[in-house]
Amino acid sequence: MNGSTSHNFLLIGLPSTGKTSFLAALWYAIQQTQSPTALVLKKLDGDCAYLNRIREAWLALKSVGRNPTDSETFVSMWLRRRESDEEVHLTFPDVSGESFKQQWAMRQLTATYDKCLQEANGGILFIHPDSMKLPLRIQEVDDLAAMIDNGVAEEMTAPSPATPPSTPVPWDIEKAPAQVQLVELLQFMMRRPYFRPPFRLAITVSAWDLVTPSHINPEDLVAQQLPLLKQFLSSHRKSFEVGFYGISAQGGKYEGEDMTALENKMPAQRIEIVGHGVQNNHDITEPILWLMQ
Ligand SMILES: Nc1nc2c(ncn2[C@@H]2O[C@H](COP(=O)(O)OP(=O)(O)OP(=O)(O)O)[C@@H](O)[C@H]2O)c(=O)[nH]1
Ligand SMILES: [Mg+2]
Repeated sequence: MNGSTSHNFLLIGLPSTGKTSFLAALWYAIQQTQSPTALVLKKLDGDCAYLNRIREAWLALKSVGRNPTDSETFVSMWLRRRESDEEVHLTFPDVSGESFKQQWAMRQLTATYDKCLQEANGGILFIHPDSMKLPLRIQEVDDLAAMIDNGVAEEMTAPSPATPPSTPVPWDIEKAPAQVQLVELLQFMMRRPYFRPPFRLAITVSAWDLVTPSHINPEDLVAQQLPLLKQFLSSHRKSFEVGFYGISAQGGKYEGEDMTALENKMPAQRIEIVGHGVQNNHDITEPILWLMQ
């Protein structure tokens, strides 16, 4: 069946969470033939200079570079479903992670991002494994308090005469845990008057190559490391319909042994993806296909 649909998807994520690397790998994957993807490039749409630049960096195993604060680069592409020939027009704003951080810290949206939000019919939320800090549990705090009461902690942590007393670090809103910031970003979305639930979100742990040795799936990893985010999503099922993914857009680190292994692989085979209904572990278009359904 031939037909044409249009989708606007958001790429949401704090700084350095892999948004641009995903786009770079996607732009390469849909144009190559060595490793088939469910969605393929149908025709070019507008200025592809930005997409071509990040793809060249990705191909050369180089960093795609950080997006400057307040920069909103819009990319769009005409794709085709390999199996049905249905045409799909996709647009993504590649917003800097600093802008998302500012949303949390200043509680303000830029007018352009607000417009993107209004037009969006799905999104990919990126989380980098390095940003997953385990929260301190109440039981652990209680245990610590009990140790202090017993004078044990004082004994254990008493500074040696050579150690200067540590100075208290003032509260900094920008250093709040990633999951707290992400939950608030989702709540901002829900409070917009035009929000149409359920909103599809592909919750994506990027740099999955850093997680792979632990043999855990993306949903369990999020539940374990970001319990607040997971519980928020579980209790707002009517607002957000979620699928969990682990994506390695680079395939490994651009250094050491990983780099040598990457140099010896076909570029499209560097990409690894696991999660919600994934059938082809090298097909980076799978979460997009799910968002489109
Ligand atoms: N190991 C590994 N690192 C990755 C992968 N994808 C991205 N990274 C690294 O993660 C960091 C951030 O990647 P970007 O794609 O620039 O992230 P971003 O979300 O666009 O960052 P901003 O533009 O600052 O918001 C870079 O150092 C990348 O090299 C991956 O698949 N594996
Ligand atoms: Mg970026």
